[in-house]
Amino acid sequence: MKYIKRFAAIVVSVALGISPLVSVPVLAVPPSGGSVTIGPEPAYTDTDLTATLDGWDETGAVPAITYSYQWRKSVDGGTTWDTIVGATESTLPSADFTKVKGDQIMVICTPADQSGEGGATVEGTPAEDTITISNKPPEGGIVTIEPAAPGPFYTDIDLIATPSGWTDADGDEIFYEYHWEYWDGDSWEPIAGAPNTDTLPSSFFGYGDQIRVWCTPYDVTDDINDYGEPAVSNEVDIVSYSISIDVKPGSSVNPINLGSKGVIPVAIITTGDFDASTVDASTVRFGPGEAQAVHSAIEDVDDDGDLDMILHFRTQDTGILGTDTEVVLTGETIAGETDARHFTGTDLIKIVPSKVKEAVQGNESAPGQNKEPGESAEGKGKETAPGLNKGPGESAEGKGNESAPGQNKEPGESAEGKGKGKDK
Ligand SMILES: [Ca+2]
Ligand SMILES: [Ca+2]
Ligand SMILES: [Ca+2]
Repeated sequence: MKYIKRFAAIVVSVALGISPLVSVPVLAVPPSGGSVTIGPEPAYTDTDLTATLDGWDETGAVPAITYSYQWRKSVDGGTTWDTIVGATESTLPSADFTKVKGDQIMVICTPADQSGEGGATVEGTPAEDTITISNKPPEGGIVTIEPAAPGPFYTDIDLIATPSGWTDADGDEIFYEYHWEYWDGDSWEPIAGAPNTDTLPSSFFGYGDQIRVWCTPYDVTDDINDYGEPAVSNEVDIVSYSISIDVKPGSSVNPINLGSKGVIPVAIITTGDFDASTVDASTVRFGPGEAQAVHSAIEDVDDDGDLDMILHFRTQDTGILGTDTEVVLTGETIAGETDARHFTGTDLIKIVPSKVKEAVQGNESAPGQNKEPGESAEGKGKETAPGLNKGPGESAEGKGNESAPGQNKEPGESAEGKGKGKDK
């Protein structure tokens, strides 16, 4: 009725030559042209959804536009929609309805103002948006490296990565990928060829290495892997196995005469945990000069009924200094079904004077340089132990790091060690 009256007034005004725009209010129209968007994106089953408006022209709205909402859900890819009862706000808390990944959620937003006759509410053109509930990859867990067998991280024990605490909001089965790394002295680098599994065979690392692993969880939806945030493990140091040695069996003092042109006998003792007969004598090094044995044999050195190993080292090869009070022996076991085990033994020594003490002391700053070929090659039983006296160059390579644990991570060396002789 009012509309008709206004229309009549306009007609009259026009007929009278009076501008109708001066005194007649502009007709409001129902709001239109805006949009609504559901966020955040992506949305998971535990995401609270919000409808955000944009683009609505409120110019001339009488008074302001109001918006009403209705949320819906489709479980069949949008073919049919069910109204979510009570979901009529701009926000939709995830707890207010059930859903699984793949479900689609729609919001219909209807604008309205009071531009109708007598201030009646007039609805504008609704806008709508839909969002699909995304798969949420596994999250929230950790990974820990443990040795595959009891004990610390020895060179012959595989490493096992154990993930724990991972959950999947959708109840999906959780899978894991593993990326093994070693510290090269400057940065963590991938271990070339390491399997993408929870087990790192001992052939991929050696004594002195530092290892860690990244564990990336994932689930599978429609044959597609969906990866979560990876976790990095603890960093583990590959250590040497501690063994019992006896310098100069039969002597508790272990006197060392640096002027001697003779040999030092050293026993590797078999204990409940270590069988000296498994030692690869060619790998054994003694003293700071990393002397190689000129002779080795298996015998019961300590007379306790089990077989030990006795080795002899030329005093002049040992690099022992006049100030030393102990000496270290290193080596590896024979590699068999498992990798070789690196071991270290230490015994006390007592440097004793000799007739050529002064001359020897003059050599102390340069151990190992006082080997006159004729001397060392002569009459030390070398012929009885073929293969034990490898050249210095050979021994330095790959073994030179043993006396300085942790310092052998030069990039080239370490990388070489990973691939060289390790991949059986
Ligand atoms: Ca999932
Ligand atoms: Ca002794
Ligand atoms: Ca014994």
